[in-house]
Amino acid sequence: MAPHLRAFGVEPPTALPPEGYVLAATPHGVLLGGVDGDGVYYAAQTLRQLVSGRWIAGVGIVDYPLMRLRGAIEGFYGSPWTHGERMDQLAFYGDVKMNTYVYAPKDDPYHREKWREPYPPEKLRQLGELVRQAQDHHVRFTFALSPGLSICYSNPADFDALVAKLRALYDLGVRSFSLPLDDIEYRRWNCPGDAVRYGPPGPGSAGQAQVDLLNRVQHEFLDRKEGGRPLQMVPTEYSDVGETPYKKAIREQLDSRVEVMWTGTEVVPPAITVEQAKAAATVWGRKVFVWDNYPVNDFRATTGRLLLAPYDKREPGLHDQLSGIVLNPMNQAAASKVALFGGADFTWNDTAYDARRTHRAAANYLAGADPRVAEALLAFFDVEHLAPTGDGRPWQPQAPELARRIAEFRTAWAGGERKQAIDTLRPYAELLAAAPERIRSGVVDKAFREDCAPWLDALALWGRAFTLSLDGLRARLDGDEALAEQRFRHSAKLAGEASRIWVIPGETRPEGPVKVADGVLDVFLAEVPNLR
Ligand code: LTM
Repeated sequence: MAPHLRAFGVEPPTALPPEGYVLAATPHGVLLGGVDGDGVYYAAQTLRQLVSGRWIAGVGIVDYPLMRLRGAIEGFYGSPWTHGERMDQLAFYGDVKMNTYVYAPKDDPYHREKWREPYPPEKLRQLGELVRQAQDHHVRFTFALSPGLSICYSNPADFDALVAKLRALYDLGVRSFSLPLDDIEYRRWNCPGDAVRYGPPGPGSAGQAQVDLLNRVQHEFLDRKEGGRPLQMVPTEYSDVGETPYKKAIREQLDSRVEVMWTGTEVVPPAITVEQAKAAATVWGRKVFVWDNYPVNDFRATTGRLLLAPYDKREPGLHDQLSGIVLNPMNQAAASKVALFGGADFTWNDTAYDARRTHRAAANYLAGADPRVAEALLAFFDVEHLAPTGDGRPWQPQAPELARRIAEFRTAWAGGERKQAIDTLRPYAELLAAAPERIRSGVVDKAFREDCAPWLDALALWGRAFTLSLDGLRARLDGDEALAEQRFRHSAKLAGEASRIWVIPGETRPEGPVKVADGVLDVFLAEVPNLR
């Protein structure tokens, strides 16, 4: 490969990490080279992105990922993704160079409650199809089984049932497995035999029992299977870095190859820093694998929310301290692509990550590069920007662009430049009113339009309410108070209708009225009739 590269004006690298590639193109030809099959695939993905709709005079690229594991974990509560959604996600991961999908839907009964029971034949057939789709897109399908609600660690029959379940997936082509032990009770045993083997229940003895299970699966199943990758696990203590008897047992005795997941210093962390990741690596005795609870919307503080802010507040340099990151997405699979797009970008090269740039790139991707649709999408992302922590603190603000424009309006209004204040803000109100229709007619991904339907319906109403309010103000400035009052009443009526639009029943957990620029647009519209 090397001599050819020079002919293309690219200095050949001495060594590239796994999945690395080179791409060189001149008017005389194109050369793609990869360290491995994944690298060649990624070279082709980059070429596709570069040439779509454009002419390129020449290009030379040497590229490789900084994080080993990059992707998504379907690990939320509530309605699991459909088969079609999963197929689409896997293709998308290939497009954006993610290499990992962890199948861990909390509400697939065969993943958790009925973990001992084999999948029914139709479900198994679908899983096989997903495994092939993942292979076709260079994604590792990682099958997760969560036995912690009922497992008896000391019972050989339970170990056999667990391995039989994993083996059925191995036979479908799965080579990557996870045993999540999150969200279980570890202060009591599920059977008397565990007290006999491990002593009184408690975090320390639970840690010991889990280590025994995990090591056996690694040694007696994965190590004996051709192509088996290191086991992954989610500890019961997954969201802190404090030293405990539970963590000590795992750090000291768990096979060092087993990937330990960690959500940050909170279940839904407002940030993840390099220092925190270092502390996690120390307490778990290995670099940890981040289960990032963004943009998941299965907890109370996310009621009525789509989380469309960019992936953000993860510190550059994390690649040195982590084995990888997977994002836990929303029940709305297609809408999750906005955040996943950023996660893919960050995990490939966290040192050059720019959240705003990635957000624009995600909009362009969904808009099929139509600038008017991308503009509408960015305005939509802005009014669905709030991301709360588990206890409801916003770690990404609501509608920052709209809030900035409203702040400018207030300054101009207070400064006496009233007509100008209205004229400057009105085009943005028009954009918000028009965005739903532009998105519906311009975004090719039907699933994205369906996921967002209630929020688009609500935005259309809020946008019209916004323009009517500004028109009312304008009428007031022109001395037509009767018309102003009429506009304000109409605006309030539409805002009322918008606030009653509900999420799609059964799709999201929890359910409630959809939120659009809440705390920003509603506050402003309530204030406008009093402006004089
Ligand atoms: O985060 C983990 C490890 N477990 C659960 C997830 O299944 C859930 O989706 C998120 C967000 O509610 N919180 C959890 O604790």
